[in-house]
Amino acid sequence: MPTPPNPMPSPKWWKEAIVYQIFPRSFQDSDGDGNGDLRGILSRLDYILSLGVNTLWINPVYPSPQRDNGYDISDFQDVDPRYGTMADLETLIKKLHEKHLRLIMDMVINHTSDEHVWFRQARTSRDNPYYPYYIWWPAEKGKPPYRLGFFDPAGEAWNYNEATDSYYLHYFGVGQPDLNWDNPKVRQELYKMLRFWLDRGVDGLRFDALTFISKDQAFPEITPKILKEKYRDDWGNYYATGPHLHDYLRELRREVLSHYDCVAIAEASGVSSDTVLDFVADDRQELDLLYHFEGMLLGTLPRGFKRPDPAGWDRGEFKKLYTRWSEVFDHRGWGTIYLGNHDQPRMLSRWGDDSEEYRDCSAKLLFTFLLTMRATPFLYSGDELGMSNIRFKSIDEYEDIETRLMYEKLKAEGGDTQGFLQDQQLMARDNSRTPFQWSAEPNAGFTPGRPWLKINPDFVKVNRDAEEKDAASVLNFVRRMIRIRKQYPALVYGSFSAMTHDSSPVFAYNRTLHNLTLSVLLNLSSADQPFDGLFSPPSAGDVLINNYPVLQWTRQGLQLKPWQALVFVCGR
Ligand code: TEU
Repeated sequence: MPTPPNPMPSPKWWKEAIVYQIFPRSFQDSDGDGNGDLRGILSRLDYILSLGVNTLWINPVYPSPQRDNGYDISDFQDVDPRYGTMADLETLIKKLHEKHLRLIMDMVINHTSDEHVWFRQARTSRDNPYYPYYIWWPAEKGKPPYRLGFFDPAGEAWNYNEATDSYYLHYFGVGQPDLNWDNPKVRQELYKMLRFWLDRGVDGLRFDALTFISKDQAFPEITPKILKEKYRDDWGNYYATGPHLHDYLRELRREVLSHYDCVAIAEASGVSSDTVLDFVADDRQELDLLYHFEGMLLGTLPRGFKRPDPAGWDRGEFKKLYTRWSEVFDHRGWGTIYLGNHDQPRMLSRWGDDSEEYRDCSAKLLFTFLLTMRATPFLYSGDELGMSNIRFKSIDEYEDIETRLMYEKLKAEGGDTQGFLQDQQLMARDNSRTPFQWSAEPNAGFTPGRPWLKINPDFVKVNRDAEEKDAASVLNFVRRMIRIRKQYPALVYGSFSAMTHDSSPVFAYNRTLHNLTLSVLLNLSSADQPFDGLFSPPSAGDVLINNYPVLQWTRQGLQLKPWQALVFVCGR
């Protein structure tokens, strides 16, 4: 007998997880310093619970000079005073567990801050025992072969250090030197640190830039031609091909992860649907989940320098891509799905339509998509209110190292800074980092002080309080979708099959488990769309979700309204 397309996979809590990501600096301030903090999160636990999510991921809260919002860690085993204390974090873990919520912490182990004691030691002399904790190019060998530093003013990943007369490698900012994973001592120190957190009851680890940890330290020349031909012109694709990456991941599993009931998730730039199973298939003994960038690339331009067309992403490609990323896990492994996070603009502004007319229905459609796909959904805080891009006008309004440095570089080169600022209104990371909009009160109820980043002025309308009172709000829709995902195991474990493979903006698919099928129809556009596939009223089943009050059948089938999202349930 042929194997069914998606046999029931082995159940795991993290396949059933609905992850809610909080960017702590922007969620809730408890002490008036204008920065969100752990006590702020604690004070909002009831709200988080009311969403129905069961897992929380928080971005880094460790001590850090905050040049890259905490992704530059100066002490792995403490809490930055601006976020609170270790005791606050322990209280958070305890309270979450009392309410059956799990906690995923962010782990940045590709690099440290240049203020980490290891680097402060390392940079003093070549003889220092910490020198080999980082990656160096001795100046007597001449200039090091070019590598891209993502957040470097000159776009260079090497920075000269006088005391050692050598260059250190930093794939990100100059204040984020890359750790030397080829040094077994470094790996053991990091494993010890991870155990420290897991022993404190943390349920999952989200590993930052994990695919970049292994470097070919022979540092071959990577010419623009090689980059283009072998790595699709994306340094991330090259950085993710380090020679020992899989050895280190297996060691990480053996030494740390396998001893805990935790989920290991990689942020996985450079991984495609062709290579993902090498990381997450059970028999590989590496990771549980990863999140890829292929979906994001569809709506991006290479690091911001070309004019994007917000409405221009290719619907046909979108459907193909997410179908492919679902099918790759038909028999092995498991996927994740997201449309936004702290590194991306607001999902509503990028993938939906944040105009007055369509913001509500398109936000609801995007959540219907996220919560009906065969993958663990990662929801980003604020999206459940339909928060949108702030669209800063001047460079001075930005806080993000990425935007500020790209701007400086462009200015120095005499480039089109106005065009760049316009692009950033769509693409900048700060768009999704503005404070959470709790109410119409001053500063949106986020802080009694001065917020660290401007609050989106639309908070007077788009805020939690207002949406609580409105049964038809995005917020209440999201709660309903989450309940439905939990109520129908078919939405988690059921098979996925796309109903159409055309390039129309209608994405239609079935999720089936045993005798029950849920059919999902999504009109990914701001125009009416006919859908004539396979459907007539009696066979379609009962309408479970409709983000419009109407459902329009014609002789040919369904006439979908702009951004209409429908879920039918058929069978039992
Ligand atoms: O992001 C790494 C990252 O975003 C990738 O986008 C990578 O730069 C790109 O895909 C290469 O092609 C993580 C964090 O999420 C981010 O907030 C940090 O700024 C960054 O690492 C540095 O730690």
